[in-house]
Amino acid sequence: MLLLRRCHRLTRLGPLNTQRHQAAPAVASCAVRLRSGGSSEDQRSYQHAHGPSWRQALAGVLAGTGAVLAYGLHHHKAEQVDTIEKASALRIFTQEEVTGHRSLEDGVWVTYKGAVYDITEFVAMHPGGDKILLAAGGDLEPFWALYAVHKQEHVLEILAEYKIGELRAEDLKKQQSVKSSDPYSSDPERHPALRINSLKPFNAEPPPEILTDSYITPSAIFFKRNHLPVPQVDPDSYRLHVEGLPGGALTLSLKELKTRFPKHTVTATLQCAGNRRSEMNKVKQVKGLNWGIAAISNATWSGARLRDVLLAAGYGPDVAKRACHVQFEGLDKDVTGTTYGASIPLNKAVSEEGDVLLAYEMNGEDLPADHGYPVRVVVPGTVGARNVKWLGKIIVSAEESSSHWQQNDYKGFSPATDWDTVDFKSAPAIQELPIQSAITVPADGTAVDRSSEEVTVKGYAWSGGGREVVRVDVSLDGGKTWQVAQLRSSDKDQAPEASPPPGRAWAWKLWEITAPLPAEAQELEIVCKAVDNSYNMQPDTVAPIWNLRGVLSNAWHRVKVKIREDESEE
Ligand SMILES: Nc1nc2c(c(=O)[nH]1)N[C@H]1C(S)=C(S)[C@@H](COP(=O)(O)O)O[C@H]1N2
Ligand SMILES: [Mo]
Repeated sequence: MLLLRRCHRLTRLGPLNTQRHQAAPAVASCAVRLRSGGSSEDQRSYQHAHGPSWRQALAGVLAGTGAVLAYGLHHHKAEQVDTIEKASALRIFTQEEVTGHRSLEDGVWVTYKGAVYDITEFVAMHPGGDKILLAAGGDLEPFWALYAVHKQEHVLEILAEYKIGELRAEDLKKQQSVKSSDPYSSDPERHPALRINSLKPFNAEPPPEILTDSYITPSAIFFKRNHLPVPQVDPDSYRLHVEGLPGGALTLSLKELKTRFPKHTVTATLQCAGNRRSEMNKVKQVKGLNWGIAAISNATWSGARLRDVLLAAGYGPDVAKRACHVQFEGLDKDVTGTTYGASIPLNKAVSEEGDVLLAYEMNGEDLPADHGYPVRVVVPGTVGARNVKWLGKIIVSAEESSSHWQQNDYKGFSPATDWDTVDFKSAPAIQELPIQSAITVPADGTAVDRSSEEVTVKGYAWSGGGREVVRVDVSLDGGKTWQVAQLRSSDKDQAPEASPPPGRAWAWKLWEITAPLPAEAQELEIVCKAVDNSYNMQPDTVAPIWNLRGVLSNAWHRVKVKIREDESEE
């Protein structure tokens, strides 16, 4: 028999509190103290032992479902005491009984492969664990199918501790017959060269050495960043809705979008806020996909200007007096029906120089499924996350998007901020990205032959907000001496594109330098750093810009390369 006294302090969080990472420690300390009857020392050691893996594993159960559910079920009557039987692991429960336990108040029960688990304590104890409330009273399987990457052995092991019995056989049968099919089964095929970061949802980047083989990244190897299954959209029944503040509204078919508005083409680089996150991970663990240096790619996008569509919807020049933001909703949904969403400042959306597109073509062809077929937003100069794919709705608003990804993610913080102290409301959503560059060739840890006498170094450089990269400096000796690399804005065999108008340099520059091998050196520490036309430069090291989400990672990029001495000369 285990007495579970409901935690008084939980009430403090309130149903509308969405800052779950900040609030979590209060929950944790309460719950653990009650569980162990011990001191806060117990709590620390428990969290040390189980915290990160749990957090990782279960944040994923419903990662990315938005803040909607965060504490929506956390209504508590103070001082309420109740009792939960945990006597026999062989107890048989009906589905109805399980369904009756879907809140912290009543207890949180779930089923998995016919077993019944009481995870009330877990939910109270673990930051991010609240997301599991979506599965409360039901089966975990469909949720784990959506976030398959987290269906790991150790999660199952820990889950076993919470087992309280079995589900009645006939209810299990029923459950199996309605079991949803894999929501990722209709995801498109992908190029085998991609380095997969997560399979479901699909996240992958190209190998760096082929990234800079072409100025325009072939769509097949363009990095792919999906939070959810790829939605299948029928182009004939597709409708794009424009709505929001009074004064405007419009619904467009795909054909209307293509024929009613001039087609505009922009070459723009897209970069994920998490590009180069793995370098931050080396300083100290961060939360997020472990991107290398290639969560960035460059494509030619064609479509209608967002500005033109907003005008046609009735949002004329005066709209800026009432609205500040344009929100976008994708057609990709999580299990609760919550769509991916984001917003950008209205000024960017309506500006003639903003070049924001409702793109239906990428590199001269229909958008591929992974990149938002049939329509995506392309917001040049702005972080990938705002370039909403599978666009369903545009909302002109006085407010930013309320989406999880706008409010509680994709924000930068001090290295001093941790998951216990972070307040997502205190930082602005990332929009324009900072100056960035990286070395794609040679790869870290490879070798060059002494006999070749020189080394060729290649990479990319880009800056957000339309700021043009004007210089890339390269060092072979860890930053002691520097040389200036050659920049290009086209493929080698093609005539360089005309310089972009000031403030509209949306595309990256590829750079290259061939330099003699230093006579004395046995190893090279190759470093690159870029400068944009506002003279923004990259920070020299990662540690001072480390942040808990591992975003905005743009320190000087460094690779180490051995010099292989010619054996015949020795
Ligand atoms: N609807 C929708 N749009 C989305 C996303 C998503 O998961 N769903 N991911 C965003 C993120 S975080 C990035 S970095 C870019 C990636 O675009 P890509 O897959 O075309 O490279 O899409 C953005 N738009
Ligand atoms: Mo992203």
